[in-house]
Amino acid sequence: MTSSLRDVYNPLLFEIAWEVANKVGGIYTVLKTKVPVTVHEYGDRYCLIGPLSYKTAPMEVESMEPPNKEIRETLETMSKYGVKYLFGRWLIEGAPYVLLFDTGSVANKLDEWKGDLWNVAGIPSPPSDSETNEAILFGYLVAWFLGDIAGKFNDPSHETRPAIIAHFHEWLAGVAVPLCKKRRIDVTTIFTTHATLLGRYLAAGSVDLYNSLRHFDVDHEAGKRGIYHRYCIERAAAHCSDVFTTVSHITAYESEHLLKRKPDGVLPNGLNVVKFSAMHEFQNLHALSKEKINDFVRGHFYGHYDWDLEGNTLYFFIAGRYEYRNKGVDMFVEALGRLNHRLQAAGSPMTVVAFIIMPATTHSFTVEALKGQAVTKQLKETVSGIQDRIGKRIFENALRGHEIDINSLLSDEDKVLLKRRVFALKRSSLPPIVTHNIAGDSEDPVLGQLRRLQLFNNEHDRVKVVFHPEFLNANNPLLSLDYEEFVRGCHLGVFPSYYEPWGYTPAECTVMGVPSITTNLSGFGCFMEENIENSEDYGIYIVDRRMKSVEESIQQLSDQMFRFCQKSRRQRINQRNRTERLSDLLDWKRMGLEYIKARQLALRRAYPDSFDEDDEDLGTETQHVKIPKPLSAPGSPRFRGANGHQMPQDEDEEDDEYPFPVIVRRKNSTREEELLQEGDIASLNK
Ligand code: G6P
Ligand code: 1S3
Repeated sequence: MTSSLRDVYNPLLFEIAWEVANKVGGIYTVLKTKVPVTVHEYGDRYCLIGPLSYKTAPMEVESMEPPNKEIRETLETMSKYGVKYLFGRWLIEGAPYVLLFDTGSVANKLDEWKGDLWNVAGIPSPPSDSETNEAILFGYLVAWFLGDIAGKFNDPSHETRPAIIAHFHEWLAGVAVPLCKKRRIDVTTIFTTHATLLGRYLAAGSVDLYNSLRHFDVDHEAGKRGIYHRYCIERAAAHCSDVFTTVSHITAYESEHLLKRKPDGVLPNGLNVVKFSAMHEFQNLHALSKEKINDFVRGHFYGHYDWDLEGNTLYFFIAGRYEYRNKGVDMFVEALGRLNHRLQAAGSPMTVVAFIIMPATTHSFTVEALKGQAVTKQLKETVSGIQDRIGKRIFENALRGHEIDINSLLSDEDKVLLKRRVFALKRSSLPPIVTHNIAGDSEDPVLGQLRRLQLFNNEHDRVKVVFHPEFLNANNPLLSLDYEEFVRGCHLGVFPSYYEPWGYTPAECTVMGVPSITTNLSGFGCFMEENIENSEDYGIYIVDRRMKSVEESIQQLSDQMFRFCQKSRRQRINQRNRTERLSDLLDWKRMGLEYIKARQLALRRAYPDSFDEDDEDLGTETQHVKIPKPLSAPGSPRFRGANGHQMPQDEDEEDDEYPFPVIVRRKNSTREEELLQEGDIASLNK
């Protein structure tokens, strides 16, 4: 790195990740939702770099000539060596520049680069791990690109000499970090890990991860699991970056012990919060989406549909990647079994339909699940035809001044038709607990647990279960809703994760005004605990999985769900209002400030002399104020009821006022921060 001065006030920013314009998991959501605030700050000085997938790129990116001369020239040079790429605008809000590299176009370089990686960084790479091979090709392309670009801007003849920030996410994009360091490329680097490889593996096993963190022999553990080479990439990226960060304090603690570097900061994940102009629009959307779920439920439970869907049914759900233990499905199902017994014992009028939306390998929908929707649809069409015919008959008779004979309104043909339809609704089996034929059904952990707990959708069960082992899609013939619509229609998201560096699922629920259950082992849960005095009042229930035994945690979860079932409709509506008001807390306009701090730190570490003397360091000193309890929240549900039936007391008038005028009061503010503090967040932090 040269010591000459850089323009640190107008730096270029490259953000590099495997999930740029390439939807795999949570990092795609991080990048995509963060783009508007980053573009607001950096404009055309911002470009994301990712891998080129010919299948999805045309839907994600509009190609164009790179407007920047240096980028254009660098890419022209690379293409002379056979590198294929796509440069364009990512078709999302903010429309940032993206550069996607085709790793396949340089596959012939793999062996040479693997050898080099071993020589310069001591990182081994076995031949058969195709994901690592891709990561190496991608890393070398990125390092090549950054090296060339940095050389051009660093040329003394260049009129401006902007500092360059390269921000890498996750180990798959991490290979370029040690390369930047070894090659002394004139950029400042940030590496953000969204989980640790070893942590995820260890958590999925049977170890007590958090109590054993400091005692693991990390190399040995990584080797035992066949991920030593991947672990080396992750660890090298963490150690070679100028600034190392992660997404939550819990993952920072994990990184410190498993990657052996304490992160410089925590960059929590935000969301791009879209506010409706009508304040309670999200409540109307809940009612509309719920009606669609009702339709599915009528079909799925045909023949056994004997409960009150309108007033006394609650929809709970868990969703995400199918990581049985890490995502806490095991705990959810166990607690559902207990909830079932408690609702029965209490003689509760409530029925809970619990959805498990997690993709597994499946062959097809089950015939029984398809049949349910088909027979219900037929019945609906038949009834609507009969309605028309009855309407016509009444109209004709009334027009002629005839008496209306109620008994003759239904024709004999219609009676027969109706009987046939009702006959088709008879079934000898129970409504299925799973909608698809799962490959290896007998080994599936969720099905095994449901069977063990005998959650079979019996008539007497107050908890019904629907395992939908495929992500949702509006074109799905069974549950025809997009994920967002589905979440809006539900009453409670349940995410009792054991390993969850952040956890977007409860965060997404929150901004849609849907209460959720999370844990104090998830980044999101800890964040909420830190920021809200009594989060349950705001519809954020936190299961203690850190200090309690597994048994106690399951009991706590089932208590929380039981308490939720005791709420009246009015209480649920009030709680949804409060939940939705937490959205600003999760908005990138606020969360993005931590990214700004990380970039400032990276610039100061790499180019300390380039800052004006009177320019203060970014203030990290903050006065932390928790969001207080809402005014109308009772301490705990109270009961009444003459017939011995327990009912929670209605809460007071709905509290419409925004409950937290100040979240974090900042003492210092820099130019970069000021730039971002336009709009809502400005008033929040004044
Ligand atoms: C929203 C709608 C109300 C509806 C309520 C149902 O608040 O605006 O019209 O009554 O949802 O709430 P529930 O919790 O029973 O689904
Ligand atoms: C990771 O994805 P995951 O579901 O494998 O990154 C996400 C984005 O930072 C995070 O929300 C999640 O907890 C991590 O686990």
